[in-house]
Amino acid sequence: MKKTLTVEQKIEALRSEIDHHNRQYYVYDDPVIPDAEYDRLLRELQDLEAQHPGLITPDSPTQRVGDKPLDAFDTVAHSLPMLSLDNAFDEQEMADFERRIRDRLNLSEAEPIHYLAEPKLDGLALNLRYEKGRLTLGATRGDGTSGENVTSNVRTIKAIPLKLSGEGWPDVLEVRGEVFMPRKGFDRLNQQAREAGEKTFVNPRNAAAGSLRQLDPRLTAKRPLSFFAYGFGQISSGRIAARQSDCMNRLFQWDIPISPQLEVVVGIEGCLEYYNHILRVRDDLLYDIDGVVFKIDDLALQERIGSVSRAPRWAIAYKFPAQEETTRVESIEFQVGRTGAVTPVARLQPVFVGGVTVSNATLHNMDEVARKDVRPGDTVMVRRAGDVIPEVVSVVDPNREGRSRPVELPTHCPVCNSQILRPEGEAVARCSGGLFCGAQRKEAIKHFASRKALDIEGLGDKLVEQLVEQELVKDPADLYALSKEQLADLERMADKSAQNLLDALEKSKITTLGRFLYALGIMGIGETMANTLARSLGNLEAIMALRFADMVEIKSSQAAKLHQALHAVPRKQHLPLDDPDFATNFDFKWLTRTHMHLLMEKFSDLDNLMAAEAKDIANIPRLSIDGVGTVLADQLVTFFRQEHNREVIAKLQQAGVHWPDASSAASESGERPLEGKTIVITGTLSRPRDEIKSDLEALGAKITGSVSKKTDYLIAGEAAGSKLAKAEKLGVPVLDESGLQALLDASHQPSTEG
Ligand code: I6G
Repeated sequence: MKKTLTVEQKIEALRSEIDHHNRQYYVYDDPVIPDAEYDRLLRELQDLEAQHPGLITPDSPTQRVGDKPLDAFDTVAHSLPMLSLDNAFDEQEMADFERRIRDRLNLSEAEPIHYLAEPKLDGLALNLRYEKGRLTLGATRGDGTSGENVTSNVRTIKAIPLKLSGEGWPDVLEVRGEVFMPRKGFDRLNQQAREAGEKTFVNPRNAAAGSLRQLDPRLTAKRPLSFFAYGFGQISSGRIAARQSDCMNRLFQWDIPISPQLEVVVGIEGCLEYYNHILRVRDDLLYDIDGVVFKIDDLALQERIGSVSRAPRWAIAYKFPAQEETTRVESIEFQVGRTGAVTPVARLQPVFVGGVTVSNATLHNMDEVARKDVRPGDTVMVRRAGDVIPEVVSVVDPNREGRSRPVELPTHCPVCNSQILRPEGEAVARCSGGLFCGAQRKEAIKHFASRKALDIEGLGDKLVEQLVEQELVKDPADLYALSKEQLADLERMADKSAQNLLDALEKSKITTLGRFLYALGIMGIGETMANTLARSLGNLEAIMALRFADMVEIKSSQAAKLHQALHAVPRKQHLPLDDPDFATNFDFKWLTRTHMHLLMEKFSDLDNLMAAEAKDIANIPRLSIDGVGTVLADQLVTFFRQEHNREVIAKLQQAGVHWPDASSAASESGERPLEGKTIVITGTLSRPRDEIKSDLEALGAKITGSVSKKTDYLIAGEAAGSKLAKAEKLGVPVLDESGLQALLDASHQPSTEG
């Protein structure tokens, strides 16, 4: 017969179960139950405690939400000093360490020394005091003699037990260890800060220190802090075991977290092997470490050898090469990647970091440059972790005399001088000279030859790379000037394959306008949009002549407000019309960069704009092409206005590339094979969602935001959430990336009827 539990027993059982799950989750990152199940347990405990308030104890897991904010932390004296560690930076210094031990202890070379080895966490030291098994104090190291009383905050850290489990613990037990923030939690915290427009933390260590030293414990409670013990302060009963390793095991039995990497090693060889092993797995650990610590395992030997005032003689931290260093930014330059992404890069005074000398560090994109406000001349913190490319983490010392302007995105590509475009709302800026830009040459030609573009059979990636590297081809038009001899000279190219390629090139000269447009690799113009443009405008000349005024709208009401705002302040308070910041002086959300291009196109300068009436500022676009918004309009007009792009197009036409009457191509014939289909897109896909949306819309599909019985397909990328679950429940067909491609391909098949 099942015994019924008393309320007290039920509460106790729930507490111990929740404590166990807290440890699994916060210490070992290995939850064994789903979050919802954990929440259910916690709620059950909360309900029981609400019904029996007399049974609430301070060590209940429900009490970890954080007390009221403090005005300041009290200072507490440590019962035994909190020491630091001596460091070693190379094998010689490790050998010296062991030599000193042997000398002091009079040990011969034949007597092995056992060490307890563990990674050195990059966090901050904490002293925990348990009295009769209950947590009574949490204090920072401070100056080693006294620290800050951060008990209210420590109580919110779920990795730290509020009461000890098991038995045999001394009446007074002080445990020392490191509070840290696991990398995953750190990334999540910074992501949230970024989304809220708040300052981010430079590294997990700073985040842990900032979180532990919060005056409001309710904030600390929300921070993903964890803890591993590494040693001891006062112990009322004296030693709890004869070896450091056994002491640590006893802590583990009482539910105090210890490092899973603890290992006893023998002699200096064992230490070096352990060091190299941890160095290799460093980037796979869930938290940052900055070295490994070795301690003589035998406590009697530890006692014999003793401590100097600052550090024990029986322990040493063998440090890893630092992953962060400070240095000076000499300049900020812009690099163009093979797909045209323009990336700001800091040129640095060379600095040794993460085991290599670093003289360049990425700044990712202009949002990052603005957020960190890095400028030439600044002293910055550079980080290089593992194989990751070095990055500028933050400005340490902004030395700004005479350099008060923030870094700006260049208007033109440093490689090919084409215009740089940064689509509204996107972090990445791109060079618009895809056809022509040296940095993008290989990718542009591969794209031009690809199956959905001019479909040049036999012109594979390796061959394109050879042609570009040997400077036989600079732009796609050069392909058509290649001779059989030039091709036959290439690696792994027999006469026969050279002839086959020439035949394929000849064959590719007959194409469709849609394919040709797609082959140009214009940013944002996928296969379907290229076909839509071909169908809507009918010929290349019309597409090349597109103006902003044809596609971009300024409503009468918007024009009237802009007119009013322009005349509300004196003329000289406005920036020039072509200044990138012109629009930011007005509070109009609709006034995008593309609208500014339209105003430039219509009025060319501020004087003309100021002289215009509101009705002249308004613009009703001549064309309305499905899927062409302000971003695409900008990309199209910018591409075709650049002389070098027009030259490549002319060269291609001179080489004989042409397309018969557009209406003969099935995909350009105006058929809308997805007419009447309702499609929902969710999750992360390899192309921007807007691009997929416009591809599908051009084929007649209607794109909606939520899944219902009426939905014909759900396109689900990675991390698709509730929409996927709903589609599965309703039996709506779900297409992944390849399913989507199949749908697009099938919709482009030439119709065989009539
Ligand atoms: O700061 C420390 C980090 C790690 C330590 C330490 C440690 O052991 C793994 N051990 C001692 C004895 C001290 N500081 C003083």
